[in-house]
Parts: sequence; structure tokens; C-alpha cells
Amino acid sequence: MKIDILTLFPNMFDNFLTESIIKRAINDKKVIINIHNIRDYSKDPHKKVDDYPFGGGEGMVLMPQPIFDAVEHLKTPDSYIILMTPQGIKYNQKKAYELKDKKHLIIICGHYEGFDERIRTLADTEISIGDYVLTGGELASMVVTDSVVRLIDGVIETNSHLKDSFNNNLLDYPTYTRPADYKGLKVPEILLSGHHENINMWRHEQQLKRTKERRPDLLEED
Ligand code: 6GU
Repeated sequence: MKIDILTLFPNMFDNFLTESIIKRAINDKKVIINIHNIRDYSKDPHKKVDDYPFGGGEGMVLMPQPIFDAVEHLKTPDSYIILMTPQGIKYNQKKAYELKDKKHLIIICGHYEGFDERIRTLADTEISIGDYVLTGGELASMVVTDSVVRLIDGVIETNSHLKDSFNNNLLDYPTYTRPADYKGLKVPEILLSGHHENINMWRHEQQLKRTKERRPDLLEED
């Protein structure tokens, strides 16, 4: 998979790309991630990327030209174009699985107070990562990228993500490691029993219990 990210703040991605699982996935050639500075595509002599809103109002608006040109430059028949915006469809694990099967993602990060409405016509989908406002789409694009890359075959053990919270709309079961008794806080007896069938049943019960208590909304989703 290839992921091209369009941003006004490319440095925000430095640590994201050079640590942990994402770094390994890139080194192992499971994914190519390119960060593009939207400003590099500006045709303005001063590399301007935003302007005042028609009709007046607060703040500056991202102009269409740099983004249209960047997308035109990067787009292929395999591209799936995502616009990060708080007005998008709320992101979840199901959407992550859908995106994992795309060959090429182009992710556009909105910034400042907004972007020219015509930029929307470029996008196949608009994604928000939740009901709160960020200063820009950069962190949101990293959230989406991280959640998709870890699902790519061979990036982490498949068994590991099949048991994740939100597969089958259930939260994770509790896990423990040594010691079996820490300051009087004891590991449930059943996990020390070595009886794998019972342990699996217990874990499934715990998932249901937790989900009912903490996220009953998940049990109503399809
Ligand atoms: Cl994608 N962008 C911004 N600016 N804020 C957000 C968001 C995106 N998702 C949730 N809040």
C-alpha cells in the first residue's frame, strides 16, 4: 500500500514515521508513506496557500489551487482520496478494515479555519476521528494511517488484531502478567488453571460484561 499525505505541517509527521510499528512497516516495505507540503504546490509568487473568505468572516481559507494541483500530480486510477475534517463521517474500526484493502490512499489534512468548499469535490470520502475540534487534520490523519497500517498483512501478528477491541463490536478482555499477586491484587484463579477451554469462555464472558457496562452502544451496532 502507498499513502500520500498532504499537509501544511510536514514536520509534525517526523516522529510518527520513525518510531515503533510504523517505522518497521516502512522498513519492511509493507507500506510507502510520503508526506507532501501543500505549500510546494502553490503557484503564488509568495507560496501563499490561503486567503480571506468571500463574503467576509473570521480567519483564512485554504485555496483550491495548491490542493487541486497536488492531487492531480499524485492521483492514479488506484487512488482513494480522503479529506480529514470535523464534518466527516465518524471513523471506526470497520472503516479501518475497508481502507486497509485500498492500494493507494491520498489523505488531505485541512488546517486553519477551513478550506475552500470546492476542495470537497476531490474527495472520495470525508473522515472525522470524533466529536471534538483539532487545530488541523494532521493528528487525525496519523490516527487513520496508524490504524490502517497495523492491519496490513505481516505488519503485526494477525492473531493480535483479530482479538482487538472492536472486532465483533466487543471490548478487550482483561489481561495479566507476573506476579500472580501484586500488593494483594490477585490474578483471577482461572487464568492460572491451564485449562484453555475454560479460559477462552471466561475471556468471552469478560468481553461481553465489559462491553455491556462501558459501551452498550457497541452491542446495538450491526
Ligand atoms: Cl479530521 N480535523 C479536525 N480539524 N478536527 C477533528 C477531526 C479532523 N476529527 C475530529 N476532530
